[in-house]
Amino acid sequence: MTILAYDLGAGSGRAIIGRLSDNRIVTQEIHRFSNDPVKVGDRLYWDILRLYHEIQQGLVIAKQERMLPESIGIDSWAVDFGLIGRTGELLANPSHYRDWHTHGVMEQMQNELGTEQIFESTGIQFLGFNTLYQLAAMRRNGSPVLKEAERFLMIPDLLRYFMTGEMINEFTNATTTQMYNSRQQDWDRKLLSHIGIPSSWFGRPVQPGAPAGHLRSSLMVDLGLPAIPVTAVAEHDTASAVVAVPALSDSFAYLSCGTWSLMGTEVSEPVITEQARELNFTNEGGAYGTYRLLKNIMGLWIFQEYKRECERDGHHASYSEWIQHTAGSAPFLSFIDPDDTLFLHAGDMRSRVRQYCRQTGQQLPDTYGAVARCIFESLVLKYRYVLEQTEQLSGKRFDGLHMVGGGIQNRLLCQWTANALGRPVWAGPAEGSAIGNLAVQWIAQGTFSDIREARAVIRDSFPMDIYEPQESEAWEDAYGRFLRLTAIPVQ
Ligand code: ADP
Ligand code: LRH
Repeated sequence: MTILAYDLGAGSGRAIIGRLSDNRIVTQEIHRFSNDPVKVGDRLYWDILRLYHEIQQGLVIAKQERMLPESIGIDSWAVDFGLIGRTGELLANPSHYRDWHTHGVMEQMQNELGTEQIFESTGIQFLGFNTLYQLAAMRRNGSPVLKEAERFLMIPDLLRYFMTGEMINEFTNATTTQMYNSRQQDWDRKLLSHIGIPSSWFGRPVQPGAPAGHLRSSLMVDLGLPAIPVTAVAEHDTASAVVAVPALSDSFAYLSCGTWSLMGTEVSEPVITEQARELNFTNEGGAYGTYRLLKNIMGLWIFQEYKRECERDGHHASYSEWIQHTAGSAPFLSFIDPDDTLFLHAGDMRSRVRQYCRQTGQQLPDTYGAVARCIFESLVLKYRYVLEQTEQLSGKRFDGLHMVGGGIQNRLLCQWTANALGRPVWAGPAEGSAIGNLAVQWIAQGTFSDIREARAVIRDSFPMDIYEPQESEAWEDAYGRFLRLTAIPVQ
């Protein structure tokens, strides 16, 4: 059975065809495109119609290559959304979660409602860009769109709606809004009413694997396609990535490594405790009754943004050249806390890294390699910090770490992760989200009986690179320094 997965990350999107041959998954990337946010004045938006255009291009290519799928699923980054008006049209361009319009909103709501109350209802970590605060920011700024809106759709819901004409909210992504009450298994009416948003905008979320319509007739006519069914997969990309972790046991630690680094473990019930709130962990909804007890780590974003800036200034280097610069530069000179809000928004990462180092009394990295080294070393040391917190919260002990996502193509990063953790890293597959997306569709079709079988087939189908820890003493020492330095408050 041929299946099509669209996986849209904050950096790029891809269309991947999946097939099964001898009980092995065979994937073929038929289309890849960059996902370029657009700034207009001070506002930052997603180019949603371009993304939909690229989705259509994927279908055109699938047809040309004679790989027409029997089911289609879309996953994407979380928290962002579109609002639909009375006539069924998208009312405004979806904002990018890195837009500044949410500035100060989360803190205000925490004061009004209490951090405990919001966490108690949702179990979701406090990130200033969560959908709850985006909608509250629109309300605070008097957005006229709120008066006209009748339906709320997350990004994959919205693209699926463009494709099928059906408005359906999907569960895994709904939980990331911090407006979904996992105990009541419904949107949290109290939180919605606090920000003046009607609950009628929201449909009761469907679970991953639910049928979600088929290609609408205008699209079928335009592209000369049959009525291909569309499936609601685990539409939050991180939920899909975790479906694809090729773990043999139910108790494993994962790191979904792309623009963001999402580290945690799978649990069967949300962990809504004082400790989880204090450590700012989240309980995002997963596929098949699971939750992801995890924490967002700023991830490769800082490097991605630094690389982009260097390119703008005329320094063009491939990933492998960057990795060479990094490896060739002196170890453990200075560290940043990648999760400092200094690094959240787009902009000049070199001067922010240096600013952080200056304010914490460290040597200022100067060369390309030194800046990149500071970013990567700090990132993997943060991985150790969060892995240890995951163990404290879950009461589990992990023998190693599964890494999936585009970041595993950076072999230096994987090796340093193993070194920092003092435990092995099992890396693969790189296209975790797309493969998890395919897996949910095959389970929905009855091709795999459940997620265990899907994970076993994924394990047999994709090579897994194993990184054993090295240089433990030097990394242990670096971790101690990292902890001391990142405890210093930075303005
Ligand atoms: P997202 O889905 O969030 O857009 P990906 O999973 O595609 O992210 O991962 C993108 C990251 O992977 C980039 O930021 C980059 O650091 C890393 N990456 C991508 N390709 C390579 C490569 N060839 N070598 C090393 N790192 C890479
Ligand atoms: C990763 C991701 C992550 C969210 C962020 C907005 O792509 O979905 O899980 O926190 O984007």
